[in-house]
Amino acid sequence: MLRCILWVLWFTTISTCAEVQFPKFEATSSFNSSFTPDHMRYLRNETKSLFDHAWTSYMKYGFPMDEVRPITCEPYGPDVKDYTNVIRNDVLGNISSTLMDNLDTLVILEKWDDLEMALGYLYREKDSYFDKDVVVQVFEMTIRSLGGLLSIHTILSDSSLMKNLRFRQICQNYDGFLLEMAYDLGKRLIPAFKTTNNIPVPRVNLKRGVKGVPSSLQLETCTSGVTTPVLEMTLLSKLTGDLQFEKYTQLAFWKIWNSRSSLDLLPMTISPAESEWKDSITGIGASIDSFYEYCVKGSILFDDTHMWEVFKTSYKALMTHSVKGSPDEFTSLIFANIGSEEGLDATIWIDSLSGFWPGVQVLSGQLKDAIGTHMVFLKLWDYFQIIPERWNFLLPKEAIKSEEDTIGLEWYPLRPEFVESTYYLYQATHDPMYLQIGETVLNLFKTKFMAPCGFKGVQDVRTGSFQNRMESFVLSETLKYLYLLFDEQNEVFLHSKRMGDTNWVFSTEGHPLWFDYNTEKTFKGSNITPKKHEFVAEGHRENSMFKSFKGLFSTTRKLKDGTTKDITIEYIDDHEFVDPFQYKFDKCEVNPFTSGSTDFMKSSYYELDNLFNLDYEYSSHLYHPHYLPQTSLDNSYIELADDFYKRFTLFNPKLTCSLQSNTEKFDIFIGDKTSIRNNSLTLIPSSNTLWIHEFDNVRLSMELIQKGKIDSRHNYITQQQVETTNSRLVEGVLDPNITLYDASVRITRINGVFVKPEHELVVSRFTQDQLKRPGANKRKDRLTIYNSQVLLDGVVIENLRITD
Ligand code: DMJ
Repeated sequence: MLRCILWVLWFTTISTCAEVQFPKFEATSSFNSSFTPDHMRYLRNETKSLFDHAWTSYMKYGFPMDEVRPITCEPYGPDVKDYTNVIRNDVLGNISSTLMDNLDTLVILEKWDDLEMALGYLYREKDSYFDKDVVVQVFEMTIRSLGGLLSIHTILSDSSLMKNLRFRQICQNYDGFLLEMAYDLGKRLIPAFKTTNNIPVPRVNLKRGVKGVPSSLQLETCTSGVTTPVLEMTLLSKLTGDLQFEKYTQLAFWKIWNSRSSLDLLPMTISPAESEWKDSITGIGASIDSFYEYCVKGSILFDDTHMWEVFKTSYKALMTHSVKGSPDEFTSLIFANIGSEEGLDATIWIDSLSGFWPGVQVLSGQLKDAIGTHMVFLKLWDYFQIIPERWNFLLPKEAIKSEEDTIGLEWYPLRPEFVESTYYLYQATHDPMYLQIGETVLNLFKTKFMAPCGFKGVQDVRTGSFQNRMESFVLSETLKYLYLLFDEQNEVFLHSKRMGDTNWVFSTEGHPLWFDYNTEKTFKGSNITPKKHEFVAEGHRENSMFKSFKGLFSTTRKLKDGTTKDITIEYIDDHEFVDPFQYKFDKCEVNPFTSGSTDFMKSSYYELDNLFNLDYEYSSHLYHPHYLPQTSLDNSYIELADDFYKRFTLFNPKLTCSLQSNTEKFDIFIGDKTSIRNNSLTLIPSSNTLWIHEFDNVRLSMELIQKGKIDSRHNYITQQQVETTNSRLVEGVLDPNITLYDASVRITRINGVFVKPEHELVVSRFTQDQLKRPGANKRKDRLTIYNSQVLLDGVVIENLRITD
């Protein structure tokens, strides 16, 4: 107790005499790109100086309000005049959010004076800290403040994490009060989940509870909002022994999962009062992102196999229906927003938030997919020098009147996702290209984003204007991940061997979290008595919580035709049919680059033949805004930076590009497009045959193979190739409906499942009746059969055959 009082005094002294020293950063546009240990340490120190600038500015001009305005140096908090201003008020609870969100950052950056200062303040204020008459969003409060408190509590409860004397002293002085604060906050948030249907309302009033929130603010919530708090809340239950947090958030999680579509996809908007989905759109970005993230991280943190199954099922569904690109060929991969019921494109955009996805792909062992997905965000950065909030990549070319039409939402509040994924990819591959990306971002923070009192995000990428806002995640995530990216020598405690043996994760807000089943360390000194053994040992480890939910309730989902369908909690059974992705999660992929993994002076990035496929395919959708250099050869285009290229291709210069496909691509449907099935395919590996069980309710993605064009396998299509395919019919074009010409068609995906070059498709139970069914395209009789060969509009489908 005495020590904590000292902290209070210390805080008062330091805060009055500290003067903000604006750091002097060189406005560099060139790179060092050597990435030697010295250079890496320099980059880390530079990042730390950036953090210092933002932190000291906040403490001087923003604190104790939630944020500091980076351009005008004013404090920034909730909009007290307009409670419906949820965009602002959801994250700003008048609780010094920037401080709450960065306690663990202070440890990672070893800023001991600042940490002691912050702890002193919190200790003094703790009893009434959250007793504020403000309406906040439960999700944001959970990830930023609850997660922040749990993280710093866990860190300070284990003085063996670091040898640093100051750290050890702080740990010795720590009496567990941050867990008490987390417990207090948890109790203020959890009433949102105590609804009759187990679907939480989105907001609470920190002082007055759910009743203190106008009902107009409780109409809709999103999938992330319902399913994400499960991680922090479950941890809170484990640390405090109070089971309510885990119980209610798990109920919400599983209830939502069991309301998934027949394609194993979850929509994104829910009406808590009506207990039904408000849309049928899904994807990986805003409103659903952290659902997937926490399936993986929850499974790591709590050894939870059920969460892992949910992730695998979701991932396979996304790889089937949402992904664009060719995962097997190492192209860039875009995960589009699609209809959750039928898998068709539902929006023309992807968003900046989906930049987190490569990080989750790395964590789940899908390294090759991660590299391909990350490449998309790299390209966006190359062209726009930020990631626009939304990019209209599916806007039809003919609808683009001005290149600015390709920007769906124009801002970039210095979000962390691109840097976060870059950090994960560097950890997994050690390819210096990811450091080059980091150095580029760092230089932009030193120049473009630098503001008198922190860092300014971009308000409008089309004009280059800035916003007078610095959200807490700029420090707690963007700068933290940048700092960690440059930690080549594993000097930061998170990268130590000790932590390597711990199942720790970054929360979705960048807070390191872990829970040790076997030690009491995390409870040290707390006034709360954890009921660890009653709950943890036989409880969650065996997933008995999940089992006990089975049959507890059923829910009813309204279908589009107005009828209802009962959904009961169920186990995740194996699929009936052989799953084309069945081996996908068998093991974590190691570095998929073919060479260079051990050679630090070589970037394997240039081995990617499809490095520029996105530039080509979306040449109408990617442009350099007028205020940026218009050339790609001035080092702003990261993977073409001259110095880097010369240095990191030293022993094997190679930059080749595959031919870019220009064939016509289209989809046809057989039967009802809203009833396509997920698992109507069986892969017979011995013969590389994909068996289509029933040729009904099928979506076929096709490619027109025409001589002179380049197919999606990057091959030039010759006359001979087409003739060979058609030779099966040459004996006579007997059917007058068949008009054989210099082309064939190829099926590239069936109900979203990719057909590989080596696969032959076989269909049985294929009747003339089925053939003549009008598809969604309303054209009759498109399909005919001749000699076991299926033809589309008289053109041979080269990889489909019929068995008797
Ligand atoms: C952060 O608050 C978290 O990363 C969250 O999960 C998503 N959005 C922001 C940053 O963009």
